[in-house]
Amino acid sequence: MTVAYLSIGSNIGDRLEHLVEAVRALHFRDEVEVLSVSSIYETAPVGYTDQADFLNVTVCVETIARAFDLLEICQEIERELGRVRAIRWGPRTVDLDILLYGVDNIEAENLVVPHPRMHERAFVLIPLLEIAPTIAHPATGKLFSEEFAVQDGGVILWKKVDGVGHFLQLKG
Ligand code: PH2
Ligand code: MG
Ligand code: MG
Repeated sequence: MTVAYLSIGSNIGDRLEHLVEAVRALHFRDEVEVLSVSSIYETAPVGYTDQADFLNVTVCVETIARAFDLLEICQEIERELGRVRAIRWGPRTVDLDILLYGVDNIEAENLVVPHPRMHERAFVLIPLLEIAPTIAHPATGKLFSEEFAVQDGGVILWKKVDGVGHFLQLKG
């Protein structure tokens, strides 16, 4: 069993519904148990900025899936929820990214873990620190709470979430 952290984002259509459906899909997979979900944050787009604001959450899961199988699960859920890949870093119905997979360091063409940009992104760090305040980068040992990006702004609490059960009931 491995504890992994995922970042989920949506900025098209019913953003809340997309996040809830994504977590529900993870929850229903036999290989994955959802241990915790952050509150929902509304975040200014990073990278390609000419697009709508996102809703972002961070999820902690326990899984028997290996990292590449977890990536496959995430991509299946993206497809199920109707994601069309167009612009890199552009608008998306739902995006599930693996941030951390245990303390593993993976550098493959299709998967780099820890996520190479996670420490620069307030929309990742703020929800992550809500559910894992003392977590450190597994390779460098640096606390994520000490990253400058935590103070970047552009991230506001959109809905306080009180546990996985509460989150899964938010929609549908
Ligand atoms: N995802 C991106 C690029 N930019 N910006 C915000 N605020 N939230 C995201 O989830 C996001 C982004 C690439 O996946
Ligand atoms: Mg992404
Ligand atoms: Mg992605």
